[in-house]
Amino acid sequence: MTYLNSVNQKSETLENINYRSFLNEVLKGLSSSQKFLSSKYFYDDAGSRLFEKIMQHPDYYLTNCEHEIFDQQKNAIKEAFYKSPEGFNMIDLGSGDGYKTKILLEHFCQNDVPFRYVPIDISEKPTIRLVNEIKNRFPNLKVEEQIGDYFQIMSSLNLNTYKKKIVLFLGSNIGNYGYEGGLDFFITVRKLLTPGDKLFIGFDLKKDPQVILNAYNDKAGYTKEFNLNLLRRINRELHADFNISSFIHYPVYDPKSGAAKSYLVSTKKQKVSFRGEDISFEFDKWEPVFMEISQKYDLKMIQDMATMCGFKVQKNFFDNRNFFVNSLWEAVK
Ligand code: AVJ
Repeated sequence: MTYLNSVNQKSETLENINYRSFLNEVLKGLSSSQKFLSSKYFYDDAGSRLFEKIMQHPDYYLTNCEHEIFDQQKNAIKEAFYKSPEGFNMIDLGSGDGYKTKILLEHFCQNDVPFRYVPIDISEKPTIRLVNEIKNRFPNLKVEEQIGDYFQIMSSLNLNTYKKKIVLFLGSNIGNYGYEGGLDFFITVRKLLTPGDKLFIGFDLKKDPQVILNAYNDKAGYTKEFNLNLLRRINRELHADFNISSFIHYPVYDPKSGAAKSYLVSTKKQKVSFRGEDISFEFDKWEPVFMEISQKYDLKMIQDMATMCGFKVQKNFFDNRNFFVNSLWEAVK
């Protein structure tokens, strides 16, 4: 299938390469016997705005939990991050709008902690907004933002001034990799760290299944729109003709594995075509398209993942309801 071949010509512009890889991933997902799309592509401008709405909605408890942890335990976090007079690079993977990180930035700045802030995010607009705001609020803080793919950027980072790294991966973003994918993620990060470097991860914990399910089915319908928005984006950017109103948003949660999954389900037999690509896909009535996994964890899983991937758990920070944990790991030899 020629359309699956990645195009790698030197003369291609970055925009073109991004377009081709988006197209290739979408075509691959829709050609699969169990159709899927990648949640990585949720975050265009409209998607980022919808995600901010989700985070502000009370049904989506995750953001408030992590905010509470940072707000109430910022000093303990500072102490755990920083013992020696040696400064560090704080690398924030998927910094987004920085709503929670700003609590730490402010506390660290007020206490003269020597560090440099390196936010890395795939969406440009929220990152530029965040960087402008923190440069205004903390004029002495060194900020070096990077826009693009986490690993590509992390492996090419030129960290002068400080050698030590503390990598933040907040908000249960790790959940989008699923359990196995999470292990791969941690192993890849570990290779970019030296013993003594740290990884600070936000994990959403297993809890009342209904509470979890409601978080992916908020009453205002933002999560539904967030999922459907990817179809809109594909229509616009890849010239497809999804009929948005013939798909329903259907989240499920499996309390045993801890996997929350979202599907868009086709409510009728239909065909979706990609203009210009000369290709189309048949959808059966009630055929699902797998959109996203948001893995939930327990403490045993977290402990095991750390050990398997070359880390030790230094300290866990919980919210008052034990809904969420920010786990601080240290890279070991
Ligand atoms: C940004 C990956 C943490 O999975 O909870 C929110 C994304 N999807 N509502 C999550 C999301 C639907 C979110 N993460």
